[in-house]
Amino acid sequence: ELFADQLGNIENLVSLTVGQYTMGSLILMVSYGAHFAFVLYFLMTSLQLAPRYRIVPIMSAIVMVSAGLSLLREFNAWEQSYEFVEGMYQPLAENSTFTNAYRYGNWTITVPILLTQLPLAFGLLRPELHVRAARMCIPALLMIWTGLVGQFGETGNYLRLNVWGVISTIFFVWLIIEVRGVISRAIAMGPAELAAWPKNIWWFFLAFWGLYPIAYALPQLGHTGDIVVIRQLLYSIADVFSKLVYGIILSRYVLRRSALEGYKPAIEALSRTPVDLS
Ligand code: RET
Repeated sequence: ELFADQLGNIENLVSLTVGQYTMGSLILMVSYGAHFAFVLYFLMTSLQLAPRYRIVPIMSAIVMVSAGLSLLREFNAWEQSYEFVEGMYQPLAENSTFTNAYRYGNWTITVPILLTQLPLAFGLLRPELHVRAARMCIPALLMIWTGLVGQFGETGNYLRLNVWGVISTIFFVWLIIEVRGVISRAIAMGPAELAAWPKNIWWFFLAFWGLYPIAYALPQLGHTGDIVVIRQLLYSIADVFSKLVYGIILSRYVLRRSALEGYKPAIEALSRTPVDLS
């Protein structure tokens, strides 16, 4: 006999209407589709950049593949764990459970890459680059793994969810301080023409990384189909902006830096060369 508090995630407790179930599928499908589509965009973008900055969009392409696969997996789990019975989609279909825990596994890969892109795009040099990257990745991983432990506590009495949530948030605050340190270095030593970029990236980072703890805490508002769907929507918005749009912004920034540093992409050089037809 199963007890509610053994089911970990609220997706396994609530029945969904056809509309809610379809919205959940749609949100996950659009998310993985967007991530896969942008692999090519980032690889092509790298061709326009000065060699030292090419790694930045290449890292975005890696994040797109990794996150896309993880979201495809969530999509498949969603489709498998509900069964249409008597007008509603019922959880625990064929004895399979749904979980958001795999997302946390994926963040273990993508979050250190996303953070390391920052000092690379801002042109920090070794050894400072390595030190700054490590100082961001350590609190980030501790934040993710403590959150992973806590997120299994959605269906019990929330003690587990909240205790680990607070511990994870302490690491998040530590991470935010380290990211601010990197942004400040970028403002101080980056080209004056582009000083607005690190400042805007800072607000962008706070706004969209801040959505993840909201999604984590959401089950406390109620175990309903709407909360289940709204949470997938929040995760998706956070994913698309903190990885995909973030990657576009960093790519445009390093494109400008490449130009300021005198780099001309081969394609542009070619198109400005008069063609001799004689
Ligand atoms: C958790 C647990 C509750 C407290 C906090 C959290 C923060 C999570 C964050 C995740 C960012 C993920 C990204 C993924 C990209 O692939 C772990 C939900 C503060 C900030 C950017």
